[in-house]
Amino acid sequence: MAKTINIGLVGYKFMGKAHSNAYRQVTPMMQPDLQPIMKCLCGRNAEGVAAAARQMGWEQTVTDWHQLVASPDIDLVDICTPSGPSHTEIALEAAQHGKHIFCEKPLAASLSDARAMLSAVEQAGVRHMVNFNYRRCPAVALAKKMIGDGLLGDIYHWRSVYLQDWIIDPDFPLVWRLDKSIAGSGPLGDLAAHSIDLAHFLVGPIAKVVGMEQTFVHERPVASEQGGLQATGGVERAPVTVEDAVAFLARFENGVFGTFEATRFAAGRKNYNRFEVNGSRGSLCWNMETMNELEYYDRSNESSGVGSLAGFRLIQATDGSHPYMGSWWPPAHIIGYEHGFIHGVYDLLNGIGNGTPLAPDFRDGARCQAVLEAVTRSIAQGGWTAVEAV
Ligand code: SOE
Repeated sequence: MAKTINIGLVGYKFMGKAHSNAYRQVTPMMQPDLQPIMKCLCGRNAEGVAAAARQMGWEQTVTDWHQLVASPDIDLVDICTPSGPSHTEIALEAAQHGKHIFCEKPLAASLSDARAMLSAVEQAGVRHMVNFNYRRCPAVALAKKMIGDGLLGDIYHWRSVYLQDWIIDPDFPLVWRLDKSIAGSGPLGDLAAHSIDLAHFLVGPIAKVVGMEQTFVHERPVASEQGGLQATGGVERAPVTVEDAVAFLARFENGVFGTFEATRFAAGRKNYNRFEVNGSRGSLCWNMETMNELEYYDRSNESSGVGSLAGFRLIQATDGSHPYMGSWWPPAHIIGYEHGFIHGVYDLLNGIGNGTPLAPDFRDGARCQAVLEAVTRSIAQGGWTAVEAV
């Protein structure tokens, strides 16, 4: 019988639901070294959290996260609150109580908060991981292996866009993601943070950046109800305090030439998280909207007896030989968004269970934060800005 670990989860809306589903599915489908026990769900609204706990299968609920992180029944605190200051507050106190921590992205609202979180978990000697879920899509994990095996040769370019359109209507309400005091930033921390993490994972650390941002809609109706990416608003309006779009150029430490763009105003693009990597031997291309496919161009096909047979080939990253896919279905019986979370929880539980490294950990989360902060500084001051070392 696998050993167990008691989970306490803070937050029960979009991310809380995705993590709850991951804890439910991971044992039957993937058999991790530690079996998660869904011990306690925390949310401020007693009725809402009780209903979510019944629906998702949590044993208990509390409305005060201080109580959750202090509970002797809890081994791991999972933070699914809005990104920003709440991640830091909860993580610092959870570390003091000796809990392992799994935290949604981006790790914090500022680099200094991210550093404080990193030193708290290191001092407490607890295990820590940030949920950058797209690393765990099999096609992305396969891209990592291909780059590691040298199939792209020397890397020249990283090119990423993360495009959505869910706030393009100027009357869409002012949800927490548009409030700097809660979210920390707009698409920079919400979307580009994912691209930065993928770039660090696949290509290497970013050394310096130069950015620009724009806000298209400056005032919106205040949200009366919100959850996930949906909301209703009233007549009262208030200012938007984050950017609507951001872009930056990046020079990587290894000389790679990088570009990043993130926006919530790209009509028709719903979750268009796409990257392309170009190297001396070929290219790779991935897009979350078709997440099971990896496009691969191999330059060695450019010359053959019958002329060039080169062209982008579409790899269905759903074969049992591909990362994580041994636990799922036959080839091309595709998987979805929620599997990135299930795979993340699987790696987390194995890492804690057998003592192997967790990635991305809080240091990786802080490195991502250092890039976010350098972009913000570059926009405020103008010009290229070095990314601080973490
Ligand atoms: C909304 O923009 C959102 O749900 C982000 O918060 C997530 O991090 C991203 O994966 C999908 O879009």
